[in-house]
Amino acid sequence: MPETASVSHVESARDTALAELAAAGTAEQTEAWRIAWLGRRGQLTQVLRGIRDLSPDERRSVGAAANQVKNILEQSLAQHQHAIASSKSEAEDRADAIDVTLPGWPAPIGGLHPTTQMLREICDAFGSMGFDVVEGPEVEWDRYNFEMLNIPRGHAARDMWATLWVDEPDEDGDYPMLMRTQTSPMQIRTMQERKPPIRVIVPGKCYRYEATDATHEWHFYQVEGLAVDRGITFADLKGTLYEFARRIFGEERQVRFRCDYFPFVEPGVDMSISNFKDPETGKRPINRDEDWIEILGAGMVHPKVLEGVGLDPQIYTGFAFGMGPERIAMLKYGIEDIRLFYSNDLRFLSQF
Ligand code: FA5
Repeated sequence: MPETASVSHVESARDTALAELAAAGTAEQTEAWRIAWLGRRGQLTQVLRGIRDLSPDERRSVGAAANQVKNILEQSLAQHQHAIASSKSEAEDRADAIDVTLPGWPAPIGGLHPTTQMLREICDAFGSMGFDVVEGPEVEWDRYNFEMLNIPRGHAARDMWATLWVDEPDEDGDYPMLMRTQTSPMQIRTMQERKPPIRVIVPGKCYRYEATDATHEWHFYQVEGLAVDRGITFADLKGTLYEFARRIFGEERQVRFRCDYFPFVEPGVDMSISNFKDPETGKRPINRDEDWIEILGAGMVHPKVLEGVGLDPQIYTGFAFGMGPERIAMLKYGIEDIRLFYSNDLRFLSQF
């Protein structure tokens, strides 16, 4: 197109420009077209610049035509750019489209926590011996956690259970509510609700305000057991716990009872499971320099406890025990540190 032009030149330039734009199939070609026609040195720009050299009449008619063509080209450019951009994203969409015929990624499936598995195993073992499973509150009254278990206020034995108290004092300024330190309060609740013969086990969480180490957590589980009837003896307690140990650990593992003191039983014992070195490998089930690991406390229900719930100790006797399922899982699976259970490390948890 010459630098100065007539209206017909401007119009034929418009037709050429539009034809070239229609042929520009990519964003790059469209940009080259923009520079060639509408850029600072573009053909239409040159015409607009040349208008000033025309006679006033020509200036008016050619100027109007050139401005109209400029508008047309700019609008056509915008439409063309939009069309190219959307056809590009359609192509990209096709490339990104999901191929539903490809095999999918397997979704990771969660498993039961090792404590849950152990609790179920323990409940199954006692269930087959005729025990019912019951549950009770984790926030408990002092009355159930201590007083009715023959541990009155000021009793030295309260020190055995470092307690987390709930900050709700009563009108005397005493703190009657606590996080249960043991599942034993469920002995009282059960004997208040049921009449003998009673055979229950109680799985549940306990809390203690104490430092943690490889065998102690500040929050852990216990499984309480209680049997009350006429004529229950210490031999029944031992027989039940031996049978339990045999089912969980097999015939080979040894069991040790020792005298222990709990104010709500008389006599009281604790029970440990052997952690001896294997004669061939020299390894222990739990890699700790201890031959025995304590898993539970137990004993014959104290006559005062029976009286407190309205049962005549001359007629009824009973045994009770409270065991730590994490310790049992540690012995069974060779877990060296109880803190692994609740540190949420999937490398540990996914092994079970
Ligand atoms: C008691 O809590 C008694 N209530 C048990 C009992 C019940 C005795 C019925 C007599 C009759 P003890 O504090 O020893 O006792 O705990 C019992 C078991 O709970 C322990 O043998 C252990 O296996 C587990 N245990 C206790 N403290 C912790 C802790 N901090 N972390 C993990 N497990 C624990």
